[in-house]
Amino acid sequence: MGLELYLDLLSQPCRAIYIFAKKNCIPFQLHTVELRQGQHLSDAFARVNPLKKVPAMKDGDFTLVESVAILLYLARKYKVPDHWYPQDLQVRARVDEYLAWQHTTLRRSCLRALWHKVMFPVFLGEPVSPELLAATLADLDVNLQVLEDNFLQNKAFLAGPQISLADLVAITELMHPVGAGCQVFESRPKLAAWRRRVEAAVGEDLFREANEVILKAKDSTPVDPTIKQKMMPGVLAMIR
Ligand code: GTX
Repeated sequence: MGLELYLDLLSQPCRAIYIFAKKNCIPFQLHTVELRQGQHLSDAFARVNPLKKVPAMKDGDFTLVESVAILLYLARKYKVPDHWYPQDLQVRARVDEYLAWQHTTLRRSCLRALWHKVMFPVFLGEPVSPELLAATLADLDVNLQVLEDNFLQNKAFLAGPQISLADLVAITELMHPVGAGCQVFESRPKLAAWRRRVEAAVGEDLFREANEVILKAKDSTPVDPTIKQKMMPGVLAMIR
């Protein structure tokens, strides 16, 4: 059996892996694990990832979880163009720097923005307080400013003149608040121009395809109460 990817494109790290594999013509079998149906909690999926989270990858008998590890595995195994994860020591270190930073900062605030603005009210039927929503959006704003000032600076892409894994991870993160209807790019022309460059480098059709689910997140139908009850501990741990 060749490469198998277990994904739900509602999830940011899954979108990054999906775009990367498709863009680089890496052949894979897609197993969709619908988070909103609780499929990640099934016994069958627990045999792939005992942590019950997407993304997950199988390459023959080898199983790997954690999106950054999966992206690096694919970049190293397949002959992808150098710009994705450059051989140059210092440019590569810039990519690593972003990948290390994002997990507990931008990624977290984008995830919280999605849950606090859309998922709790629409998907779980419980709006959050205006104070909590305001704090979440303020935190997102701080991290967007760091992305712009400290990482993008005056470059075309986060690690230099060409697109890398850092841009892919960042843009897929930002599609969470965009899908939730937050103003991410409207008052940030520099980030908006960067988004257009990333979209052009990825290809507009692939970008649209990968983001279709998140852009429709607002229309999510309420989840079955049994699934909701099973998912709540995971959800609360994810967004705390
Ligand atoms: N550090 C891991 C990685 O980068 O791969 C994190 C994986 C992770 O948290 N996956 C989430 C999951 O499977 C999906 S990403 C967030 C999706 C938000 C929308 C959900 C409707 N979570 C399931 C769980 O924790 O129960």
